[in-house]
Amino acid sequence: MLTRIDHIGIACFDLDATVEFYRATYGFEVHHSEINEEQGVREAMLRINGTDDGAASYLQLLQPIREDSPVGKWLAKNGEGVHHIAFGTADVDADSEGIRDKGVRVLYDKPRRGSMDSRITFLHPKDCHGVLTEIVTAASAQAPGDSSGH
Ligand code: MC0
Repeated sequence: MLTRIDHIGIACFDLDATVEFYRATYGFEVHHSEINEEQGVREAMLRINGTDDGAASYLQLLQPIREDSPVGKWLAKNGEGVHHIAFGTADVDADSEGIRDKGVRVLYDKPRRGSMDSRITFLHPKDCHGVLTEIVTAASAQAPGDSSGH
């Protein structure tokens, strides 16, 4: 069951400058940052609030590290802006299979590793009224030892 907005992914050309905008304008601080080589991004997670299920909601600022990555391609075509929305669940495997059974293209056979050792998959934007949609199970919601994303 999807229980919260885990994050909103925002594509940017300059991560440091964008982080500074969110800090100076709204007071949001960086909770976590990392490079995800597989996804081709450098990212910063800005924690917005805690949620009813004990997890949290974030803004995820994304700068591509390769032009041919999903975010790199999207930025070249659209410029900066909202790239995707991510819903949180305690069970990304079950929920993505359930969504696949409804005829929506789930992009990965098995969830992969996301930010902060979460497990993630994506739904094709053309099947979601133009919105690239991510499903996330936070590391805190996973069984012990199940943080590989595979
Ligand atoms: C592409 N399209 C989008 C879109 N990206 N529509 C809405 N929102 C987006 N973000 C549209 C294009 O405009 C195009 O439409 C069509 O989808 C095909 O896009 P393409 O780029 O030409 O071709 P593909 O098929 O190579 O790539 C699209 C696809 C890809 C969604 C499959 O971007 C993908 O695999 N995304 C999932 C992974 C991802 O986004 N990773 C980055 C965030 P037209 O009408 O022109 O045909 S990583 C992340 O977020 C992790 C770190 C985390 O959360 O922890």
